[in-house]
Amino acid sequence: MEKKIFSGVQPTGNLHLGNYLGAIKNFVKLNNENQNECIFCVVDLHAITVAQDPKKLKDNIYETIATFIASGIDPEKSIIFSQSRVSAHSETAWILSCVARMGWLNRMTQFKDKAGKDKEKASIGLYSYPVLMAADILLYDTTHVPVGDDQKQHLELCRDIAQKFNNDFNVNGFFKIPEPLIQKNFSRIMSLRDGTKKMSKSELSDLSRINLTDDKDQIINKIKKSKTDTLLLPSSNTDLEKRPEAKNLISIYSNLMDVNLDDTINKFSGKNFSEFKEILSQVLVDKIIPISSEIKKLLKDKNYLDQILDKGQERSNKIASKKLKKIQEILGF
Ligand code: AQP
Repeated sequence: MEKKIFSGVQPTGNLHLGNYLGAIKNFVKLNNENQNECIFCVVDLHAITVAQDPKKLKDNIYETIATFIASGIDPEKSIIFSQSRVSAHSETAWILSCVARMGWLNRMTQFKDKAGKDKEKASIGLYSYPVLMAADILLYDTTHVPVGDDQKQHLELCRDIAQKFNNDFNVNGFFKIPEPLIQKNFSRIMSLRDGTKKMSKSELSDLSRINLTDDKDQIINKIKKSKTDTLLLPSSNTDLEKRPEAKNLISIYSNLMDVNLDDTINKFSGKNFSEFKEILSQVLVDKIIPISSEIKKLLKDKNYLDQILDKGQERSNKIASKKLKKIQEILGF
């Protein structure tokens, strides 16, 4: 079956190993499967749900596009574009926000995490972000959405919104009900400083994450300084449950090497962390440095990146504006 794939990444800087292993690596795999139609979006409208410096935002949009291409997404085969350039996203988000229910949004845990204690001061955009995400996905008749485990709840909301619209307006099947594509294992990469918190762009400590633009020395240093416990590496999966930092490093290794967790546990069982960290650093350097060098090279060629953005805008706008027109007809506009 042909899959229609849509996913997005926020241009909020510091793209990291979690974004790569949780999402972008999967994008590349899907891009390489012939029968798929893939659309990858730089979700800049999502980025402004928290304050952004306009100059940095522009640089981060280029960096995200460069990261997609450097990781292996082919811009000829897949559509790569920036969300703010296709106005159907904002228009559809408004329409869907009249379909989504407050009670549904009130359950979103990411808003609670991101808004923190002072919810009153959070932007309305941060609260309604999952509705915009639903618009992004539904405009393209998406069948599958590759995301990290942290986005699972937002995708369930998107399915609920699609279903309610189809029911409310008696247009069964108009919005396709998308399936999440979440990797079964190692779907959430955790901070290198705290194995209970996800690796994140906005975490203040740069030591908490491997950035996709880090150089060899930075990668080695971050792995050396990553938090671990004082025990030896575990001999079984059950031992890992109480050792979040060990679990995270072993998961990162397994994900990078495309091997299962048990094989990695067997391979390193009883070894000490310094030995394991050296091997992990080497694997990371081998995988990340080619991407990091390519990102830096692409960022020197803004003309090329502008061409990708222009072409992506044209291709995505064609699909999205057609769907929006049908939505408007259904609503009676
Ligand atoms: N730690 C992670 N492990 C696995 N997947 C992750 N993703 C993000 N962090 C991890 C996945 O990466 C894709 C793009 O994420 P995003 O940029 O749209 O937003 P995010 O999830 O909010 O990313 P961050 O790093 O956590 O940013 P901040 O700090 O700004 O909140 C998504 O598919 C996401 O699941």
